[in-house]
Amino acid sequence: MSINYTDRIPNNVDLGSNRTLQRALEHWQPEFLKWWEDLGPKDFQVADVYLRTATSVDAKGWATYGYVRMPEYRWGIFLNQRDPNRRIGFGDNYGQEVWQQIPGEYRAILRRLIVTQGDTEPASVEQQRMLGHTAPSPYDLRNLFQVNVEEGRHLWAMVYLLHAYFGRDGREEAEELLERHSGDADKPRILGTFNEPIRDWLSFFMFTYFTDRDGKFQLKSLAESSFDPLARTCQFMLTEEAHHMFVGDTGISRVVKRTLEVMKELNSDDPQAIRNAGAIDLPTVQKYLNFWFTSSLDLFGSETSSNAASYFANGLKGRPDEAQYEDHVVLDQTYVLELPDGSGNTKTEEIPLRNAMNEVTRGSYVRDCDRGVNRWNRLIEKAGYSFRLTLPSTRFRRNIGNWAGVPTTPEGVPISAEQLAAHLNQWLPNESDRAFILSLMNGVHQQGKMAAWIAPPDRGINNNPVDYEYVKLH
Ligand code: BYC
Repeated sequence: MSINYTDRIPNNVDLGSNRTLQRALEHWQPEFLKWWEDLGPKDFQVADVYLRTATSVDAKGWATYGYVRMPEYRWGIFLNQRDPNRRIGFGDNYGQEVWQQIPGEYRAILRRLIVTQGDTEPASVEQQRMLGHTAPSPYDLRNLFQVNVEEGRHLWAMVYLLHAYFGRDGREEAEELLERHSGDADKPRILGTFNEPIRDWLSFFMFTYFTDRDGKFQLKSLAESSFDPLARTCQFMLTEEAHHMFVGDTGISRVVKRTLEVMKELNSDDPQAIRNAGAIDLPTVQKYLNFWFTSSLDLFGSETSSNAASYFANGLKGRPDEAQYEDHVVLDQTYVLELPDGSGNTKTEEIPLRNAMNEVTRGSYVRDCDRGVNRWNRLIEKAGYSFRLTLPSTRFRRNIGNWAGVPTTPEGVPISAEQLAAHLNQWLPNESDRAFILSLMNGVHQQGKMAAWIAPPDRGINNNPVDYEYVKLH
């Protein structure tokens, strides 16, 4: 299915035949471009960046590469092809026809879900806007911008749904998506993680590994939705999302690889000696991992959620890869949670499985996160060191859900508030860790060069060499 590039807004939804919708989106477009200019990547707007752009949604055409100036990127509206036989895959309406329009009773909650999803996309661009200056290489600079333009497109995807299916309310929500800003004291972004500053590239890699992976799981849940246009939109977004997680995964691998080289050269695993040699010691990598993993765990919502139960019952939001389960209605099953008992111990509670859907999805997410950690650990093991990176417990440093504000060790053992305060310096990046990481962030923009704290990638983009001219600065 090809994309119509002759329209002002590239699309495969036949926008030209719906003049009202087209006009509404054309009205929003300059506001989006103004937002991109004000809060998108700072200072690289006239650079020619080697970017991929979707030209069709089938397997071959969705990634066409070429030099583009970011403000001229063809942000558009692309949905996966419609499957006329698609049926509702879970919940009370299991097996019925999927919806092409929204049933009136679900308008408000579906709008809320789409707005929450949409809000994260521009938020991440805002969080990352200063990183171009400190990119460790032109290859990384290009990857940052690729992620940024695609998050911009994911915003377009949600705004299309708001405009096309929610009338005036949807148009107002679309405007507000450009009015809330990451970290803004008065109008912050909706979800916690998207208000955290990203000032350095170690955080950027952790964010693209852990937080974009929440995106993967949330999009997979929405890709199951009975509201077919939402499902098809998210299915296509997932193809783009894979590269974002690749950036995080390989970014952290390269940091670890470089650190191991330095450890070998020095014949030492002393963190201070490694820092003096300009690399990032593994305990510091662990602290950044602790921070971003735990923040991303909160993005799945509470362990017990009546919201999640009704999303599932109504068919609005399923479980990622719903087809893997045998029972798609889930009326009688239960789930056992381990919760804090309020006096420093834990208790178990059995709840209906529908109310535990956030926890089910969080569990799948944690297992997926673990794969990368195992890969990084294999590098460390092969180099002959005993240090291992680990995912902290899902109880650690939570701000949402039953474990919110409950002090625990990274292993999840409840401790006193005093004990937590005494150890936080060891478990999370402290001021001097952050200052050290920032001290390494000197941008490397010359073709063929790479910062000393990170190893080069194994290969370049689209079969080009690593030292290809990925960004032409003017
Ligand atoms: N921060 O029943 P509960 C991505 C709120 S990332 C602040 O526990 P529910 C991307 C919740 O809204 C994927 N507030 O939660 C990645 C509710 O508020 P109200 C983004 C939070 O509703 C990188 C209250 O707590 N997509 O795409 O079951 C770069 C209690 O709610 C947080 C989505 O999130 C938090 N962390 O589930 C770019 C999908 N967590 O109603 C992009 C859409 C919960 O009491 N969203 N709350 O005011 C959803 O499915 C759900 O809203 C959530 C929460 C999973 C987020």
